[in-house]
Amino acid sequence: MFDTDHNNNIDGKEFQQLAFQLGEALTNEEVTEAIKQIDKNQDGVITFDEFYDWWSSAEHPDVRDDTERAKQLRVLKMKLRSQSYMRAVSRLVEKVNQKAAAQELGEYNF
Ligand SMILES: [Ca+2]
Ligand SMILES: [Ca+2]
Repeated sequence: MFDTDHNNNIDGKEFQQLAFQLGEALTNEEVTEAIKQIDKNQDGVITFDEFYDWWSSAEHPDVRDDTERAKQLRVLKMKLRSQSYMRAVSRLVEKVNQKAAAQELGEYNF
């Protein structure tokens, strides 16, 4: 449900679809902004690791970013942490773990 074309990363279009499924209609501009925040190495796509890092990271209590975009992302994350998405996210975690294990063995071709 995250990576609809199965190329092992989430691009803007896929992120927009995901947000839409969660009831948040994002404009292209908003998607670009959101991806910038999640995409750690700034290559324009979100890998599973980047997504998981974002998903699992706690909001810093001292940082009160109250811009609309920051709020929007917080809402998205909250929804992705809700019960109904746990299964999808655990499948994602499985993939991340498999990848890490494969990398240790030197067998992973990304
Ligand atoms: Ca993809
Ligand atoms: Ca990236």
